[in-house]
Amino acid sequence: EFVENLLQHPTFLNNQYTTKFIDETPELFDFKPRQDRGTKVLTYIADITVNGHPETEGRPKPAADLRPARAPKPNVETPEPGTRNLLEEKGPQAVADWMAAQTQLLITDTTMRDGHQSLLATRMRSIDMIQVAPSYAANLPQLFSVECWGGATFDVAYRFLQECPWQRLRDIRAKMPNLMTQMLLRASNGVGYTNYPDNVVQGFVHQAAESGVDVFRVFDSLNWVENMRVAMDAVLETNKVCEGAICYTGDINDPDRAKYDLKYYVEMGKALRDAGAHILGLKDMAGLLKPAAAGPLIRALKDEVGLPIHFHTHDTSGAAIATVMAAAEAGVDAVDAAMDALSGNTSQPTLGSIVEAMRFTPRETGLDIEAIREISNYWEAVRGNYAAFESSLQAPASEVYLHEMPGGQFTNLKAQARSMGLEERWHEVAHTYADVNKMFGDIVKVTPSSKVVGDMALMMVSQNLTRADVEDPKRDISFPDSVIDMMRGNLGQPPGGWPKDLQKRILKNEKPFTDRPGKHLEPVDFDAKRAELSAKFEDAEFDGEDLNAYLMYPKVFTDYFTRHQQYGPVRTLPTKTFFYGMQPGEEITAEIDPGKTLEIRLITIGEPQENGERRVFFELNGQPRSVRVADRK
Ligand code: BTN
Ligand code: 3PY
Ligand code: ZN
Repeated sequence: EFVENLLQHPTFLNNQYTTKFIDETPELFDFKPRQDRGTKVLTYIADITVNGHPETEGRPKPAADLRPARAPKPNVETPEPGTRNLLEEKGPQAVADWMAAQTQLLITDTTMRDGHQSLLATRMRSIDMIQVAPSYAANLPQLFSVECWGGATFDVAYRFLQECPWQRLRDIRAKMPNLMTQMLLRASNGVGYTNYPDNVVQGFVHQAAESGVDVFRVFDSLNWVENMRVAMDAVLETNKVCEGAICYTGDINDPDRAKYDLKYYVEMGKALRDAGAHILGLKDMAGLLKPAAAGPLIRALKDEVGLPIHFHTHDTSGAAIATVMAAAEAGVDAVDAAMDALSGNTSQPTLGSIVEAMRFTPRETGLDIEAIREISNYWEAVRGNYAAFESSLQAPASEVYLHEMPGGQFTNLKAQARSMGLEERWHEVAHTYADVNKMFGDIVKVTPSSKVVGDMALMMVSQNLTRADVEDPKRDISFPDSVIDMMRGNLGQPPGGWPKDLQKRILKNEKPFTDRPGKHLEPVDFDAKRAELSAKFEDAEFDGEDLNAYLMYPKVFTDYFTRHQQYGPVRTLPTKTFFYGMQPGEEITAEIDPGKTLEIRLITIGEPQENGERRVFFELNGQPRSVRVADRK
C-alpha cells in the first residue's frame, strides 16, 4: 500500500521525491500496515534506535573499532563422529563406560552456558552461539560435551533477550550433530527458583530430551538426594545421560567444617549412584575445592563410588587450574572449562590452558589447540558486543573462601547491591553473606539456596543488622519472603535440618514441612493449563515447549509472547542491532527462516510529530518501508 500511495502521489510523479517528502506526507501511510514479520522486526529496530534498549542504557558501550565476529571455517565437511554418535548408537551406559575407559582428560566446553552466565549476566544471545556451533562440530569433535542450556539461560532468554530458549537448543543441536549437548537442571527446581510439582519436572525433562539435551547435570540446592530422584528418574526414562551432581562446599581438610567432610561426599556419591546416575558430577559452583583437597576427594569418590567423575569449578580464586591439575592427577574423567576469551574470574578455568597443561602428559586431551585459539578469537569478538553486561570485577580474589558465593551469583549480587546503593559496602556484604550461612546452619549455597542467603545478607547490610541483632529475641525482625519460604521447608531439607531456634523465630507457630515439597504439591492439570494459555492469546498456537515454559514461568512466558506478537523474530538480528538499533545508512541482514533473509537498511529517522511519534524510514529487501514509533525520550 505504501508503495502504491507513493507511486501515485503528485510530488513523486513530479520527481520531487526525497525522504523529507515521505516524512512530511502522512497520507502515504493511510493504510493498515500488514504486520508481517519483516514489519515487526523493523518496528523493533526503530524503537531501539529511537529510544535505546533499557538494559544497555547508561552502561559501557562496545568499542567503536570492535572487529566483526566471524566463526572459524569448519575444517571438514562431515564432522568426525563424537560422543553424541556413541549415545545415539549405544545409549547412556555405553557413554559412561567409554568415559571411564579413556586415559585422556575429557573436556566439556561451558562457554555457551556457565561462561556467559558467570561473566555477562547470562545475556549471550542465541545467534552468537549458533554461528559457531558448526566450527565446534568440525574442529573439536573430541569434546566430551558442550554445556549450552539450563541454569539461568532459560528464563533470561525469554525475559531479557526476547527469544525462545527451546529454539536455541534445537538450533545448536542441529548444527552440532556429533557432540553431546549438556544442560544444568536444578532437580525439583527445574530451571526456576522454587520446587515445582513432580509432573511439571517430569514433563520438562521429557521435553528437554526431545528438543535436544543429551547430558542432564542434576543437582539439588541443599544436596538432598531425596529431592533429586524425580528429576533423575525422568532423565533415566529418556535414555539420555544422567549426571547426578554433588555440590561441593566448605573444605574437607578444615576440621572446623566437619559437616562437609570426605565421608559426607562419599556417602552422597554412593546415594547418587544408587539413584541411577550414569556419571557422578562434582559441582564446585563457587570454586572452593582447593588443590590439596582435590586429590583425596577425587580418589575417594573414584574408589568408593565407582562412577566416572565429571568435575566443574569456577576460577574466582584464581586457583582453579591448580585444582584441575590435581583432579586430573587423581584420575578425574572429565572437567569443565570455558573458551579462553570467556574464562577466568567467576567463570570456568581456561580451556586452552588446560589443554596445554596436559600436553606431553599421559592425560593429553587430544583437542586441537589451533582450533581452540580460533574459536576463542571468535568469542573474544562476540564478548565485545556485551560490554554493557561486564562486571566491574578486576581480578581473582581469595575472598571467595570467606563468602563462598557461586560464580553465577557473584556478579548478580554485586549488581543488586549497586542498585540498592550498597556498592561501596560490598566487602561488608561478603562478610554478612558468610555470617548468614553460619546462622542458617552452614548450608550448600547454589541456586536457589544461594539467592536466599543473598537476600538475607542484603537486607541485613541495608538495615545495619548484625547476626547477633537478628538472633536477639528482643528485636523484631522482618525476614525476606524467600527466607521464610526456605525455613518452611519449601526448598527441602539440608543435612541435619534447619536450626530450630532460628526457624521458630521466623515461622512463629507455623509448623514447617519436613517432607519432600513435591510430595505435597498438587500435580498440575496440563490440559487445563494449556487451555488457560490459549485463552490469553486467541489466534496463537502453543506447542509442548511453550506449555512447559508457561508452567515454570507463567508471567515471563506470557510477557515474552505478547512482545513476540509485536516484534517478531528479533532473535535473528545481529547482537549490536538488538541492543543499540541502527545508524542512518547502515545495512544489516537477518535470516528469519532458513533461506529467507531480510536485507534491512536504515535510511533516516524522522522528526518527532505532534503526537510524540517519529517515523523511521527503512529499505527492506530493496523496498521502502517506514514504521512509526513513540519517542519516549
Ligand atoms: C522467532 O520467531 O524466530 C523468535 C522466537 C519464536 C518463538 C515462538 S514463541 C511460540 C513458538 N514456540 C517456539 O518454540 N517458537 C515459537
Ligand atoms: C545455576 O543453577 O544456574 C547455576 O549455575 C548453579 O551453579
Ligand atoms: Zn558453575
